[in-house]
Amino acid sequence: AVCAEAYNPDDDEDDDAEPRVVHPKTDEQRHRLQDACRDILLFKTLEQEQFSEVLDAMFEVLVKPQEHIIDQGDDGDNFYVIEKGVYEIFVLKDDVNVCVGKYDNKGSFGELALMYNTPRAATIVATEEGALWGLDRATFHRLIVRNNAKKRRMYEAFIECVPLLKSLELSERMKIVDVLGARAYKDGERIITQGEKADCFYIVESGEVKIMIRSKTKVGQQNNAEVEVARCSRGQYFGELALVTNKPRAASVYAVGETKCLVIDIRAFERLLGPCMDIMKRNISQYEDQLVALFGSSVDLKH
Ligand code: 1OR
Ligand code: 1OR
Repeated sequence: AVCAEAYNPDDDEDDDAEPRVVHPKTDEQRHRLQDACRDILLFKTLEQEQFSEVLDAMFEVLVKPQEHIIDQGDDGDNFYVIEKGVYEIFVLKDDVNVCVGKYDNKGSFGELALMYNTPRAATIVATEEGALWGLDRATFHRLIVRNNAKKRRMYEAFIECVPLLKSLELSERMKIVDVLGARAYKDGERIITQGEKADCFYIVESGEVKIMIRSKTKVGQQNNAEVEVARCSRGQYFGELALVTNKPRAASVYAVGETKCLVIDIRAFERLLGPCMDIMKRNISQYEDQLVALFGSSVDLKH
C-alpha cells in the first residue's frame, strides 16, 4: 500500500552542518527588527536562543513601489517580515492575476515554499516604498522547520481533540500546527478588544476566557457596562466572528486565571480553515438568537 505519510521535518537531519548566518546590525536596526518581529506567530514558539539566532540572521531589504518581492511559481529563497509598507497578494486564477488581499504595515510572508518545498503560492508586490527583513532559506529550515517538528509533537494530541477541527484531514491539522503561535495571558488580561480590527483567531489551550459585550444600541445610555455573555475553555475557539463577517471585534475577551491560547493568523485562517467554515457559521447564527434575548435586538451583529 502507498504510505501517505505527512511531511516530517524531523527527517531532514542534513542541514545540521549549515554554518550559522550572522548579518551584523546597528543598535538602531536591531531595535527596529525586534519591533517588527514582536507579533510574528512563527517566532512565538521559539526558545529565546533560537529566536536570537533568527534575529542575527535577518537582513534588511528596502523595496520600491511596484517591486515584486515574490513571484508565484518561483522557488523559495527567503522568508520576509514586514517592517513597513503595503504589499498586495496576487494569486493566478484561470491565467488571471487576482488580488486576494494585502499586508498593511505588518505581518510576514513567504513561509510556505520554505516549509513544504513547494513553488511560491502567490505573488507579493509592494505598492509603495517599504522595508522588509529577510531570513534565508537555510536558516529558516534549521530554526523554524526544526521547531515545527517539536510543535507537532507538542500540539498534535491537543489539536486532535479540538471539536472544530474534527472534519479536517490529519495533514491539514498538522499544517495548522505548523503556523500557529502560542500565547500566555495573566488573570484579567484583555485578549481581544471590542471594536478593534481583527487579524487572528484563538483556541483555548488551558485556562478559561470570558466574552464581554457592551451593547452598541445602548451607547450613550446609562448602564452600558460590559456584560458577560459566554466563557470558553480548553478546546474551544473564539475570535472567528470578525474574520468570518469582515467586521470589527463584536466583543472583548479576557483571561480568567492564567490562560494559554493558540493563535492563528487571519490568512492562515482563510487558507486552512475553509472546511470548518460551515460549523463556525452555524454557531454564529446562535449568537444572534442569544443577543436578541439579551439586548432585545441583534443590530450589533449586522452593523
Ligand atoms: P510562499 O512561500 O508560497 C507566497 O510565497 C506567499 O504569499 C506565501 O508563502 C504566503 O506567505 C503568502 N495562499 C497562499 N499564500 C498566501 C496567501 C494565500 N496569502 C498570502 N500568502 N491565500 C490568500 C489567503 C488570504 C489563498 C489564496 C487562494
Ligand atoms: P470576534 O472576532 O468578534 C470577539 O471577537 C469574539 O467573542 C467573537 O469573535 C466570538 O468568538 C465571541 N456569544 C458568544 N461568543 C461571542 C458572542 C456572543 N459575541 C462574540 N463572541 N454573543 C451572544 C450574546 C449573548 C454576542 C454576539 C454579538
